[in-house]
Formats: sequence, structure tokens, C-alpha cells
Amino acid sequence: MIAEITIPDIMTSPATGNGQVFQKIDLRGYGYTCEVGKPRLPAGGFLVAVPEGADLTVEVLDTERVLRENHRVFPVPEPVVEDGGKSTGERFYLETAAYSEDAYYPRDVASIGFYGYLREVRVAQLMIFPVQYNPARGTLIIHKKIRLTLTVSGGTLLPVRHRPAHAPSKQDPYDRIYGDLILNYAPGQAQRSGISPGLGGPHPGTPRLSGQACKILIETDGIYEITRRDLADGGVPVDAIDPRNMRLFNLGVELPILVVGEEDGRLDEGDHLEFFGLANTSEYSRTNVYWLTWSGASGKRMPEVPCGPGDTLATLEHFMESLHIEEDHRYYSNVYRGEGKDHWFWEQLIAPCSGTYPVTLPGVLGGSGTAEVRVGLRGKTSTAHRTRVSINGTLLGDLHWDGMEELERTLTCPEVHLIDGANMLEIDCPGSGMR
Ligand SMILES: [Ca+2]
Ligand SMILES: [Ca+2]
Repeated sequence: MIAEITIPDIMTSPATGNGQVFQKIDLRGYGYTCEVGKPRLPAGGFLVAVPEGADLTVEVLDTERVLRENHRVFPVPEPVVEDGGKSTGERFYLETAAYSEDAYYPRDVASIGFYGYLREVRVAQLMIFPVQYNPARGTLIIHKKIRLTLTVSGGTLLPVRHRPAHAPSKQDPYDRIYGDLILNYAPGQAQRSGISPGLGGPHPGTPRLSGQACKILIETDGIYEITRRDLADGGVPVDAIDPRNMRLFNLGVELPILVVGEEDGRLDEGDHLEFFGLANTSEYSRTNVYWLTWSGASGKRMPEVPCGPGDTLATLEHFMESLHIEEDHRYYSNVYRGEGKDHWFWEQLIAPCSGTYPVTLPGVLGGSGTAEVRVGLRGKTSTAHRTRVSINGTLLGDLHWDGMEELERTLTCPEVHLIDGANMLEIDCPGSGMR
């Protein structure tokens, strides 16, 4: 598919920061780049419908461009995040290294952003950056017209959905909305998508029939076993299906499963499938959706590895063990550079303040060994931080760090300081003033 995008005229306005004069550059209908401290330039997002499992690539064929000199573009300000994770303002910040580079930013005029769903239509985001800026030379390239080619490769992981009887077949009331939002939308396209609407039951773990697939809803991490009876109760035609063809999907990606008793091609009493499921971690729901299908090709399976103890191994007297302790009580939607990062936190500590966390360690040897204590912290202000980590009153580390970044630090702890049973970990924030 070839697309031609005409860019409206840019608008510039003066702005000051740290006593210096900059220009803000705006384009009607466009947003902005969002890398804090780097030049703030117009960015546009367009949605392109793509089949299930397909990738979209973009190549710029040519552009009509003009060059402008003597510009100093205003940088993306740093958000100020206050209690509760809400952004309450912004402050000027300029990344000196980015502003001394002799290269155009953003590097590409077009790129592919996220993949997602607009109700039943799978879409990819086409990102357009019509203005590029070379900070070292102060030059702008303004692309007035951009011709590009979009290529779709791969596709259709999930089977085409069998529409339920009540669904309208001709006029989709959302067609007009899709048409406004999706570059290549053709009426009726939503019906050809492989995604089924929400036919699942309200009870987590209960599979429900939906055409040639059933939906499995889970709320906690763990290994799940689904028996022939569970599937029959959910309406799956257990006598008619070949368990070798069972496939499990999450977010359009097939996951390996274990199907016990599938070799004979029949799903008998006692046969079952197992998979490792993860809960959803968003602010809105713990429920994650897994799709089970059973038509077409054979599915991905977990490899089996023989791991008998053998007869040459000595009996272990002690061994290393890891314990992961994490509680998620507070959700912050606005986490600095938070894309793909943990938004759930145990507790907020505002200096001067300290928190204590009971830790049960079963079977501590109490010898001359060394344990590792790894702590994960996240700065909430752009100031300096000081954090002291102790266990059972023994100081393990005095950490000095800066900004709103994540900090993961591994500290060593002589085993003699650990107790077989109840231990107390302390995180102390005396305040940066003591630094
Ligand atoms: Ca069987
Ligand atoms: Ca967490």
C-alpha cells in the first residue's frame, strides 16, 4: 500500500527556559515527541488495519522538503509527579548531550509504533515525524509531503471467527468510526478479524464455548490444569476434537502447552492440558484471557526433558534458594519512562521515613556462607536520594542515587546475620540533606 501524507504549515512561537530563548514548533492535529530533555517536535499517529499475527513495515519513498536555519527547538519538559502518581506540572530540562549531536532527530520520518485492537480490528500505529532537527547546526528539515509504502507480512494466527447468530452481518454501526480512525479501513472489515467479542463467562477459570475457540479467564499466576470435564462443561465438543491440535493463545501469541494423553488422538477421561498462566497486571483488571483452539494445525508443546537423579550424585546437605518478596499495593499510572516497567509498588517512603518488612526464611543454615539481598526501588522526585538497607539491625548498604529512575542493587549479607524463621528487613530513607 502506498500512502501520501500532506503536512499542514508549521507554527513557531518563542519560549524561554533557564534564561535562554527557544522556539516551540506546533503542527495542527499533531502531538509531540516525548523523550524528556530532547527536542520537542511534532509527531503524528495513524492507525492501519493489519491481519492477526501480521507485521507492518514502512519505507519512505520520497518527501517534499524545505530547510530552515538558525533554530533552537524547545526541549520536552520533565513532568513533575506528586503524591498519588498524578502529574502536577512540568519543569524545564535540556539534555546537553542530545543538543550537541550533529545528527537529525528523530532519525526516521516514519516508523511503526504499537500494535493493538480497536474493538475487533487489529491495528498497527504508523508514526510520522514531519519535522527533523539537527541541534548542533540549528537546522530544521520540514517535510511538506511524505510518500511512503506500507508492507504487511505474515498473518492470521487465529482462526476466523464464526459469527454468532445475533450479530449483524451487513451494517456494522462502528464502520463509520473505524473509517475515520483507520487509514485503510474497508466497511465490514471488523467481521473478518480473528477476534471474538466478549462471550466469555464471568467466572475465572471457566472455559466457555465461542465458535471454534474457547476463552479461559485467569486471575492469578500459576500452572493451570484443565480436564476433559472442564472443557465439556464449557461446551467444547470433547468427543470430536483431536487433542494434538489444541493450541493456546494469549494476546495473539501461541504458547506451548502440555497435553497429557494426546498421543492417541482422542481426549479421553483422565487426559488434560496444562499451561503456565499469568494474571493481568493493569490498573483495571487482574483477569487475563487465554484462547484455546482445536482446529487446523498441531499446536506448540512444552518439550519434555528427562531429569532422573542418577546414581552418582551425593546427597545434598544444603543448597542455595531464592525467595522473591513483592507486594503490590499502590498503582502509579504516571511512572517516569514507565513503558513496560512495573507500575505497582509496595509502599511509598517520603524522607525522613523508614519501612520495615517481615521476611520469613525457612531453613537458614547459619554458617559462614554469604547471602545476597537484592532490593528494587524507584525514585519519585528528581532530587538526590539516600536509602539504607538493613536486615535484623545490620546495615547492608547505604545507597546514594538520583532522579526518578529505577534502582536495583544487590547487597551481600553474611549468613550469620540471618535467622532461621522470622527476619526483619528495614528500608530507611534519612533524607538527601544528610548526604
Ligand atoms: Ca487420550
Ligand atoms: Ca511491583
